[in-house]
Amino acid sequence: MYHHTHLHTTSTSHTLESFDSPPSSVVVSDGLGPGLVVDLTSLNVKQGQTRSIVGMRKMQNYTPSEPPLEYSGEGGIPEPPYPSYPLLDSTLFLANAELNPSLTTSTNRVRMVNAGAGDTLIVRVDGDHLVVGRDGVLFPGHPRKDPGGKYVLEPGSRLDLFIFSPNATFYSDCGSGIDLNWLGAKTDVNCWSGGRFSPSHGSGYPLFTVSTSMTQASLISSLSLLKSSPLSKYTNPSYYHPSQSLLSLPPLNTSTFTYYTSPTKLSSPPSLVPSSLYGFNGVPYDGKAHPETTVCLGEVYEWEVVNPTSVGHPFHMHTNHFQIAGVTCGSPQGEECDTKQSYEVGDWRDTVMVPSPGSLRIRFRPLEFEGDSFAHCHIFGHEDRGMAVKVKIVDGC
Ligand SMILES: [Cu+2]
Repeated sequence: MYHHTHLHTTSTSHTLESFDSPPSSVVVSDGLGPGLVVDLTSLNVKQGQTRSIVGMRKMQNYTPSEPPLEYSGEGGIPEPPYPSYPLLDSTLFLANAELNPSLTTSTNRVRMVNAGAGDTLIVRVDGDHLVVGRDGVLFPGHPRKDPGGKYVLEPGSRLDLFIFSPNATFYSDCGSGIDLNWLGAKTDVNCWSGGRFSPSHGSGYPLFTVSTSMTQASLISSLSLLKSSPLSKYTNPSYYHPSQSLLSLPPLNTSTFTYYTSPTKLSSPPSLVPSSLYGFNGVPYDGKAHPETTVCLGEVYEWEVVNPTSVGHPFHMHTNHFQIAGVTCGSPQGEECDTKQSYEVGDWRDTVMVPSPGSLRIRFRPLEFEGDSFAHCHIFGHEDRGMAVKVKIVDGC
């Protein structure tokens, strides 16, 4: 069994279940205290079913067990008619399984989780705020704020922030002010519509509103506290091991993993919709041990994740967070690109978009956990069709 919360090829069905249950995510205890968790899940409105289920129907050699292949709208999914937001022929994100809910909290900390199966979300925060971390880990320096309040939330990724207004509204936004190119021209980004990006959707549609019961004085002191000191004075969660940057170390162990998409569409078994196979280094993951890579506890690794495809693929690694060492756009030897609305060199993450085309350099050092782990594209329709690699973590190399 991999160090994985569910069996390989069942990601899409597990995502579906999140519609029927309250958000299971928690803010892991750290020095910044508890907060409100908002679980964002995508819904294909036009067809009345989720994209994830559409993806499951395309899977090769998939034998359905309990999960339904068609979603009828029962359970937590709001019934149509849906509000007249733009993009209703594409993807609509629900917040805690509701459309545009008003959420209240006694704190001012908010964690957003993109729990969708494959769509990248661009969030715009309307309200005074500071972002303190991503993927459950605080930034290495100070809190940040994008001038337009826009942040890229890859599927599986998390965004931690504080609000300093009594009310803040969060939007799905694909408007101007963000460089969409690095996300991939054909990526399942929420502003993807009609065969190309559509930046004309302006302010987008509201995802949710947060109201805090904190007093104005408390909000002001919370703001000055966060602004006045680096986040390193706070304690990161226990799963975050590295206490120092790995970027100044010599890269002793280097590997390259190149995203792969089969050039020909496969249509076996014939009842399924023809689709490509996905993989790394030319090989779709076989569900067992191929492709596989071995890493040793305590060693520092540098991986280059290359994306020659025309789709942006979010790279996700289990067990150990990785540090961003570099990113290029246009080609593996391309130019620096502006990914700061998701990540910067030096950040610790576990899910980030690899530009299309482009490459991402990461460093990590496995500590503590010994056993089988996993790295994969976090678009589940790709992962479930083979875009994954088994990572064997061993002691005593
Ligand atoms: Cu992918």
